[in-house]
Amino acid sequence: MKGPGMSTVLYDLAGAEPERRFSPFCWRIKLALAHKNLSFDTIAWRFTEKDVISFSGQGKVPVLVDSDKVIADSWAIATYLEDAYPQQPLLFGGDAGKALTLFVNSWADRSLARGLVPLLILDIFNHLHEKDQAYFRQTREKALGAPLEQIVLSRETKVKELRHLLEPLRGLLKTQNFVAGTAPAYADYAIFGFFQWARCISPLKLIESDDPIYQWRERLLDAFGGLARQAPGYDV
Ligand SMILES: N[C@@H](CCC(=O)N[C@@H](CS)C(=O)NCC(=O)O)C(=O)O
Repeated sequence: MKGPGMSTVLYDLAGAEPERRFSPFCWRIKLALAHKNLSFDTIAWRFTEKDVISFSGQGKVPVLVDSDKVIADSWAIATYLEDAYPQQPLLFGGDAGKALTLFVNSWADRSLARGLVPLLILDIFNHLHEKDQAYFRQTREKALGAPLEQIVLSRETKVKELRHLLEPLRGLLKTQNFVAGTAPAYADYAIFGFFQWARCISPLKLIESDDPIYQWRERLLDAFGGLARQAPGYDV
């Protein structure tokens, strides 16, 4: 248990407005902290503020500082929380659950992210603090091999492709309320983080309202007293 004066702080990516917190990886962790009933503070962080998180030994968020522990990387943080707070609701549900959740996490990072980036990349750029814009454009255009404006062409076709990519998730959510079963767990947050990323920075309607994925996202927007719904974003 934490003693007096001990705190839990998350470095959390922000846009031009300090309250626009859009990192998919940080959203996973905010929901994981809420799931574990842990109170926490966040610190708004921008892409170019590498010096601010250099104490973590790397340059990306999320970075969690829990009393005297410093952990970076969303999967490492989720694993840390499960091990450090085993008496609180479980995030994975045992070893088999952890292994399956890692698969879900990897699918989200590799396949879902790849489907979303070409839809969202310019909207992200447009919401960034101006001190981040040149860095973001340069690093993303180098990684993706084209100007941002070109990457987002033909969004209608890309939305259709995304909806097709989501078919296994849709099938699952036709039969159960959450990826983890009857109640949400980290497998849900790993995927939801990406939908919340989109919601925070883009007015694009990715999912139709009658889609089981939309209903699932609604349930997670309402979870933990509406933690995700209250965040600045687009009501799509
Ligand atoms: N694998 C990492 C990815 C973290 C990551 O890519 N974070 C982004 C924000 S969404 C970042 O901080 N990027 C810094 C940069 O691109 O310079 C995780 O799961 O936490």
